[in-house]
Amino acid sequence: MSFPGNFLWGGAVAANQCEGGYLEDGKALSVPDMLLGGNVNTPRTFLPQIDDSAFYPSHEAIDFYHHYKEDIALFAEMGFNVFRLSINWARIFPNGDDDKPNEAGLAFYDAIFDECAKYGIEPLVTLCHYEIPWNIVTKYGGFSNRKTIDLFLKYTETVFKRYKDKVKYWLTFNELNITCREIHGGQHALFSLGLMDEEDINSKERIPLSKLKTNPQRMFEALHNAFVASALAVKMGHEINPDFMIGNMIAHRTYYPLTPNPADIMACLKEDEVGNGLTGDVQVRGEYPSYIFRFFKENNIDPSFITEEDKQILKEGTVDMYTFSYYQSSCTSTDPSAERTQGNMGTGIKNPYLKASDWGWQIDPEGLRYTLNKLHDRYPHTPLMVVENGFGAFDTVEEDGSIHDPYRIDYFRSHFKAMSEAIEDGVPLIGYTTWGPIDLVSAGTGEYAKRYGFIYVNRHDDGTGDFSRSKKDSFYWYKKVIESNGKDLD
Ligand code: BGP
Repeated sequence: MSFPGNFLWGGAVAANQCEGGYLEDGKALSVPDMLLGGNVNTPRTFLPQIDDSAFYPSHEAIDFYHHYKEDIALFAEMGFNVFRLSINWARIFPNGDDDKPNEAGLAFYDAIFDECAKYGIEPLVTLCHYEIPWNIVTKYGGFSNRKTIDLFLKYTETVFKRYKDKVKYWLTFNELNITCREIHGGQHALFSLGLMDEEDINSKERIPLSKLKTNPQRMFEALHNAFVASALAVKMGHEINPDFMIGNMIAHRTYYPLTPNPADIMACLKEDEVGNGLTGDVQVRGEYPSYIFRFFKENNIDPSFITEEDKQILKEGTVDMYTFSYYQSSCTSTDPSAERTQGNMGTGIKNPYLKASDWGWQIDPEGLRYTLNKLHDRYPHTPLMVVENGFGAFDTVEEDGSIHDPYRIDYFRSHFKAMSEAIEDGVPLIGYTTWGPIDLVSAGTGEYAKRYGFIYVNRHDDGTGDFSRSKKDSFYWYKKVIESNGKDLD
């Protein structure tokens, strides 16, 4: 086993999925505050105004807002030396366009970073993890408006300057690339870019996320503006503190051709290029890849939004590290009748060699080694970090309060083996954070029941539970893994 001595081991959360305190201390609404819960068979719904009679999982989430000291102490007990979290933009600039930042919001993150420092834990901070202030959506049209680039940079400058001596590792946007996989669907356009169709904004009815509308032209323009915002943030960060390590964050879906039919192989290449490659290439190489212009043409997208000045910005704002989430792989096929996995948003074409989780996410540890190798090939000079990986499952609390989760341990064990193989292969993997080291609200389904944590949280989809924390078997197992720097996986 071959993890380097300074390897970063930890866990990752997002503000809207754990904090709660949704209107406390000056925070205003952000996109996820408007989302109701669903489950594997029922999509989450969106209502453009708050319905006081409905249950919104993110409003209290797991109440990290009031439990952060206890939670960070538990992370420290497991031996974390890194903790990935996001800053909720709407805590700092509640409406996105306020003149001055909200001091109470800034103080909250100061307190978190100070708590991390007490235990020698490095924060890894995502600037925008599906948390665009709602006012930016309704008043400016999210990132479809270039004014939003300025608003994002004002927020970014504020937090970079405030925390420059407390935070070294930053990520600009979470998983911008998912938007490219659903160019006619509006879910991720809303989550990541704050884009909403006028008709949807004015809806009086709940809209299932899968029915939100967008159009590819507007979506790619907004994505481009987010690329520019990200590049300008990287440049600014390096000016504020040259020691900052600033990364992108890609939702990596690994694709395999379903058959050796060359048509499937080509389809697989194309899906990977658009679904993973475009965002990574722009953010790591600093330019749009040539293959995307044919895709634009075939989808009637006019790329004239890419100006000469923007091209220069993208060149100057390339990231210091490529980070990504990895949960699963899927297949690509030109056969329209190819069987798909049953599940929520992570569905894809079924791989006959793989098992899937209860949410239809196909479990593929070998695919992580493959992905790490491919990414290193593609970006040979860029360090890599896995910043989300984990197993969403139903957990059972025994009568004595214990929680036995061997399925989660098995998932992690096999993925850690795959990472160590990749390191042996020569991949510069610098760190790893599990998704949801503590149970939290699922982004895809809005459930508590889809649990990822080493730490159980007593909170349920019917709104019951006292938010108390307890340790699952996997808690002790991960502690041992970190203590042995990945050697002891038994
Ligand atoms: C990623 C998101 C996370 C997280 C994770 C698991 O795409 O960055 O926010 O939620 O997926 O997904 P889910 O919560 O749907 O199980």
